[in-house]
Amino acid sequence: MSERLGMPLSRFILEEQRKHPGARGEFSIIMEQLATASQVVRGHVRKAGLVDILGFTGKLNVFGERVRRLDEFSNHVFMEAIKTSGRFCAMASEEMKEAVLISNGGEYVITFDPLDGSSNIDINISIGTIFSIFKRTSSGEMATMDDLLQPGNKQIAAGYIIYGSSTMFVYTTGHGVYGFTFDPAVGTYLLSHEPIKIPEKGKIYSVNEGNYKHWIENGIKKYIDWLKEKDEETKRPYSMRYIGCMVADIHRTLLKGGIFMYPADKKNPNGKLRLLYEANPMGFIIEQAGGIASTGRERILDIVPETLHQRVPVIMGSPYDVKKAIEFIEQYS
Ligand code: AHM
Ligand code: MG
Repeated sequence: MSERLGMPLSRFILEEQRKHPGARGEFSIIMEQLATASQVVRGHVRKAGLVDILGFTGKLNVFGERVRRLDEFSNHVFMEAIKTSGRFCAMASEEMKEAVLISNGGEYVITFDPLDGSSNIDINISIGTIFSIFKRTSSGEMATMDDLLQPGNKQIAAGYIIYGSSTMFVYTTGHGVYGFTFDPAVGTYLLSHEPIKIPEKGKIYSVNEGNYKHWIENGIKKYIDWLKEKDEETKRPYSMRYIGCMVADIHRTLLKGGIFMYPADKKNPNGKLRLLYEANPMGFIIEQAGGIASTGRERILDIVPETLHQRVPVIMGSPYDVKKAIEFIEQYS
């Protein structure tokens, strides 16, 4: 067992910084702020059934969905933390129509989903936060939209927080994926998973199969049919698990292996998940853990975003499983 297990997140970040030349102290400030914000959100998520924070605000978010109060609260807490760090000159959130660009000398850019899987809030099932961090590329006084519209392969860090039976903070800076579990007795995140490696092949698939008839890619249908057939060598049929919260479904996929998908369907011709807030950060984490993140036709991290809230089809997970899905797509399209 590694002697680093149990190390507080703040010390871990400092140690990692020393190991990787070029890394700067600024980064620990950023991660500390995000970790602290997540602890505030965690406190509210824990009380979600008790306090009057549930229910709809009646407003619509940019996708025309009704926004729940805990989403707004989480967005506010993370925005405050991001601004307080003084390191970000551009920020975009799934819950905000417009990006925030400021001239504060900050060298970094962040996109985030403050509360992913929010339909799970009032039924006491896992929800999460996702973030993606880039270096600023423009040089004028004010940040620009191009700073935010960088492809995922330019991410310098990405992570998620899962508010589950315990709260975990999982992140990568491009040197592997590390997981920290919140210890309420100590009031901080402690290293519990290092480094996370996704199994080469899994035996679970995760997709909203209710959309089967509406999927646009015939190959996806054929692949799912194939997963249900009996075959000892490839350990089929696979089991199906779907929580409906990408953070939770990806978290399981990272640890247990298998495949997670949100393919294009007639209602969502580009898939449902957002490139900047969901597909890119999770894709970076999956790749850093040794997995593959694809749309079925191209690597997610190579897509150059055109708009802030753009959606993409998502297929990610164990290398064997994602390659197989892509084979089916190629064969049946
Ligand atoms: P949200 O960010 O508005 O909560 O929506 C994103 C969520 C993902 O967490 C999850 O993978 C997906 O939507 C589930 O969608 P569906 O209910 O269509 O299966
Ligand atoms: Mg969301």
